[in-house]
Amino acid sequence: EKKKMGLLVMAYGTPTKEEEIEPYYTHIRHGRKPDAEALQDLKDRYKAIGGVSPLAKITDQQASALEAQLNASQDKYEYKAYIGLKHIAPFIEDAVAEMANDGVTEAVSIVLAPHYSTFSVKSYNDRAANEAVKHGITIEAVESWYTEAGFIKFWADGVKEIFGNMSEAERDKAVLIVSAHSLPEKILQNGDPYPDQLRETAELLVEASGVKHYALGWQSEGNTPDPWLGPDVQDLTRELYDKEGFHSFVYAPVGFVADHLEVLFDNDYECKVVCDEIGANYYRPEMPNVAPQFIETLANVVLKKVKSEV
Ligand code: FEC
Repeated sequence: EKKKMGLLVMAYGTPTKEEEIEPYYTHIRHGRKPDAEALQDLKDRYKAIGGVSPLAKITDQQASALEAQLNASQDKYEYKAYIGLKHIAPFIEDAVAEMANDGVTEAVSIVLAPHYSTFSVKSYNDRAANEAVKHGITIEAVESWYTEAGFIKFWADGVKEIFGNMSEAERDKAVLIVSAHSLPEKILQNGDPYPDQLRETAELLVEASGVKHYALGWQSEGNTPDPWLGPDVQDLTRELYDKEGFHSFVYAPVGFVADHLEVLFDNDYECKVVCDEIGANYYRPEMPNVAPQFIETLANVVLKKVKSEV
């Protein structure tokens, strides 16, 4: 009889129908309802990507694939996946309570985002830990996995394919923009590692893909008065075009792992609009989603975490 191991898979979450957009947005805004204009703007963005985001389905698929991969890779534990979302049900707390219901006492958690920040991964992990204490569950939490070889290779393969299909002339005037979700600049006051982790990802990716020109950017910044980490990928695109004459832009939104609003709209629509305006070519490699290489990478990260703590 194998020992049961809870596998808490945490992700951002997305509305699955239009009526859920307002409560979701309100949750993101820490309980403050968005005004009518902001709400309509968000509804319009979901409409532009087909009504709802594919994220909910992809998160489910990633969690099941990860569970299956873990159970196929070892015999000591029977892993059981529980999805816990940040901004919509099933919330992180619901997932932990469900583990308790199922008699799980030991678990490992992973956030489906590669870089650590106090605003992102830490807040997921703190919520899981607070709920776990109530149920006497021990959770070993993966904090980041942005340097994993399989993760870098996944992106490098996609980037190499795009650059490889360009003529030499196009390649000379092509630049890779490596990005993650922006966060308020105030995270820097406490030495948050997030910007350094994105820089390291970019360096590893550039080394693995052999591209000549690259730049770091931030995207999808929130609609708040705070200053956010920049440069924003759209401004960066214009600047690289104006100052350095790049003519092809390859976007690698490595801070995300799935097709969702922040990629399908913020990259594939908004960045594309800028590229169209300046007459440049727009490219974006596929997101990891459930690519077997990506799922194996996540499984290795989990296995390392569980072993090191045993
Ligand atoms: O539905 C979908 O397909 C997209 C889901 C989605 C992902 C995502 C990832 C991250 N966010 C992060 C931080 C912030 C901060 C604010 C913020 C705002 C939004 C809004 C929507 C939204 N986020 Fe998000 N984010 C996704 C969706 N995010 C919708 C609200 C409208 C807007 O501002 O565009 C600002 C909160 C505030 O107003 O105070 C901060 C970070 C990530 C990447 C890490 C992770 O996945 O957890 C960081 C996916």
